Amino acid sequence: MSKALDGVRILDFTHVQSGPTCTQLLAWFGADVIKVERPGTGDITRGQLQDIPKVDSLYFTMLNHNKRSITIDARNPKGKEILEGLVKTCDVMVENFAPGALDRMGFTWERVHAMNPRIILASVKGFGPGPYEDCKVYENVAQCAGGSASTTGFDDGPPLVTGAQIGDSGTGLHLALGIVAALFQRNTTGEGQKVSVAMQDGVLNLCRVKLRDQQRLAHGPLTEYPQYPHGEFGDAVPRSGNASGGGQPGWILKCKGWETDPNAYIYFIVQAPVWEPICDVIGKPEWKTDPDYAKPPARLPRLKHIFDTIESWTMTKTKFEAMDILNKYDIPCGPILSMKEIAEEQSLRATGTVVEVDHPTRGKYLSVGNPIKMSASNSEVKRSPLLGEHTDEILRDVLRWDEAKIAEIRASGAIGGETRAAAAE
Ligand code: CAO
Repeated sequence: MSKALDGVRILDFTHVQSGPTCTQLLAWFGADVIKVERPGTGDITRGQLQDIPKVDSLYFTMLNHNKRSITIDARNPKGKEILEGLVKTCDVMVENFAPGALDRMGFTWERVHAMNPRIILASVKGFGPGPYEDCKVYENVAQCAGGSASTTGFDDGPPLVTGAQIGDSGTGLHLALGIVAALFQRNTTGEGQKVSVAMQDGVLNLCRVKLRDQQRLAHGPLTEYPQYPHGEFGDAVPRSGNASGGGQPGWILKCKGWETDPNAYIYFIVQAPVWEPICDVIGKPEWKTDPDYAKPPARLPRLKHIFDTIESWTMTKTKFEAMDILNKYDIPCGPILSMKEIAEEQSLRATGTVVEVDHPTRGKYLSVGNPIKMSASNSEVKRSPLLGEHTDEILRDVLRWDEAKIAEIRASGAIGGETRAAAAE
């Protein structure tokens, strides 16, 4: 089966998480992704959070599937020559260095564009133009600056970051879309362009509903928030605990076993069209006609009492028993699944969303496969490359350099020593 991005070659000058997420997605769609790494150490994540000594970390392996690795010292003149060769032959160059780092290496957009007018230069930075444009940024900084942290958590607690990597992986996703759109536009213009995504902007885009609520606040209290009707609203959107964020009220409720199992909970949505079945299931049939409960606006000031009452019922069932019962009536709900449960979930294995990958020095491990399913572009998850594993192959097959030239380059120190068989510590 062919792949959506067959024939697209990507110069992947990314590291850590945001950039690698983007290029991994493009690799799953069939692009030839050439990951450039510093000789000796490579992407810093190879050695971070290592669970097995001297073996590429899961942090690295799970973000760099389906790529080839070449080691290049970008400060070495011969290293620059390799990079220039790759710029001339690639369709896309992706980077997420600190602001100014790529320019300092000599690869400004103007120069890259002049070398290859068809190339797309795609960058992740922490912030766009403005007071923080020169700052280095990691995941949680973006979550804080993009509006997520101030709106996550409970009213009486501090701001919270979320485990979902919306700053890094979320921005990688945005960048991948920008790249694909630029490739599409190139079909008509023949020209590449610069694509930039700031992590702050990516997080804010995902927090769009909170900017919605900020403006609603000017017209009265946010009636679906837990602060309503008894709490106070200030001049900024408050943290809304586990409230749904949409037009249908929801909350996380305890299930049987919650005293010992930290994940014995269910998310329960009081969707208006299924109010009557909800009343029957929880043993409150009288609420179907009671004017204090029958209609959504009447329920809003009573949501805490309603969820407490539903919880008295969910606590008599495991989260899976509750799911089975509620789904019969189309009542929207979801179990709080632990990572252990997700790792063991057979339906996710069957769809390739959770995959087992074999790695030469690590052995078998689980990863998340491509969540985007396409009927005519299958994503096969292939292990991440060892550091510099494809250096010679790329010089030979992509740049078409002969053995004498490769030997000269190796002697210069621009690609490090012999290709390494194992990761850096
Ligand atoms: N050969 C030679 N030098 C190389 C090289 C190579 N192959 N690859 C990188 N370098 C050099 C860079 O040129 C840079 O040098 P100078 O700063 O001296 O010009 C240096 O390595 C370090 O790059 P960096 O500043 O990007 O790396 P860092 O570890 O200090 O910062 C990070 C990391 C992520 C904070 C920063 O890259 C950043 O802010 N990136 C943009 C935002 C981003 O993507 N954040 C998400 C990270 S995932 O949580």
